[in-house]
Amino acid sequence: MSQSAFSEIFHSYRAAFENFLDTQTLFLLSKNSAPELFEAMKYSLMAGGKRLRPVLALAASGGFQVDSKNALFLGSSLECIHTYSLIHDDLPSMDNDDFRRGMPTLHKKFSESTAVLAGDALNSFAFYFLSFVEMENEDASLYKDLLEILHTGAGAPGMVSGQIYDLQMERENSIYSRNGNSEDRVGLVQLTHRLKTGSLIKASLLIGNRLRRDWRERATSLSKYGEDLGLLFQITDDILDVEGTQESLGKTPGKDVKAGKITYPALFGMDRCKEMVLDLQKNLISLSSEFVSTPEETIFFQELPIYIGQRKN
Ligand code: GRG
Repeated sequence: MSQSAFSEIFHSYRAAFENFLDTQTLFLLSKNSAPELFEAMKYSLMAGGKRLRPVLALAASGGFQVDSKNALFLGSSLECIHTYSLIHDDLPSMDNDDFRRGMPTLHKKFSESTAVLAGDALNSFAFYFLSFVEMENEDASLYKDLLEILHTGAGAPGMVSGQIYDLQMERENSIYSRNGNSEDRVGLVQLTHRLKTGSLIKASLLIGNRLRRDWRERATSLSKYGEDLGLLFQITDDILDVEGTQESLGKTPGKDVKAGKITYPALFGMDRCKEMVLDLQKNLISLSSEFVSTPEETIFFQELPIYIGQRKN
C-alpha cells in the first residue's frame, strides 16, 4: 500500500468535486441569490480548501464504481456547511481572524453583515442540495435519513454545540485553570473536539454511506472510524497551530495559544499529542478492515489516517 496510490484516488475524487462545484453547484447558487450574496458565497467557496468532506462522502458512497452524481450533491451540501462554519468562525464576534485559506476573510473582503448573510445562505443551500439526490429503488427513509445525518453533524447536536463549548472554554479559561480539576478540562476539550470538528467529518462518511444498498451493515464501524478520524484531524490541527506557519496554513498560526485556549497540546504536551496521533492512526487502519470491500476502498481508508496525521494545512 502506498501514499501515491492513495494520493491518486484522493485527487481524482477531489477533481470530480471541483468540476461539479464549478458547473452545477455555483450555477444553482447564482440562480437563487442576489448578486452580492452570490459573489460573497463564491469568494469563500472557491478560495481552495482541501475538500476533505466531499471526498469522504464520495469515498464512503463507493467512489466511481457507482453513479457519483448523488454523492457529489452530498459533497456540495457538506462543503457549503463547512464553508459557512469557517466564515462565521472568522467573524469578530467569534475567532476574529483576518486570513483564511491564504486570503482575507470574507468579512474583511466584503463586510461583516455580508459575511453573516453568506454563511446563513450557505447553511440553507446545504439542505436544499439534498433534494437533488435521486432515489434509487424504493427507499422510503432515504431523505429522512440524509436530513437527520446532516442535522446531527452540522446543527445543534453536533458542530454548533461544539462551537458554543469552544467559545465558552475560551471565555472561562481562567476559571477552569484556577478551579476546574484536570479531569473536567480533559472531558470538556474532548467533547468540544468531538462536536466542533468530528461530527461533520463523521457525518460526511455516514451520509455518503447512506447512498449504498449495504449501508446498514457498514454504519456502526464507519461511525467509529469517523469519530476517531475527527479526533485525529483535530489533534493534528492543534499541533499545526503550534508548529505551522502562516504560509503553510493560509491562516494565522498560534491563535489558540494566544487566546489561552485549552487545547490538546496545552493539556498533554506536544510529545504525548504526537503519540496520540500514532495510536489513532493504528486504530483507524485496523477499524477500516471492518467495512472496506474493494481494493480501492482498502487503499483509501487505510492511507487516509496517514494523510490526515501528516498534513501541513
Ligand atoms: C460557526 C457554527 C460555527 C462553527 C464553527 C469549523 C468550526 C466550527 C470552526 C473552525 C475553527 C477551526 C479552525 C477548527 C479546526 C478544524 C477545522 C474545521 C479546520 C478547517 O478545516 P479544513 O482543514 O479546511 O478541512 P479547508 O480550508 O481545507 O477546507
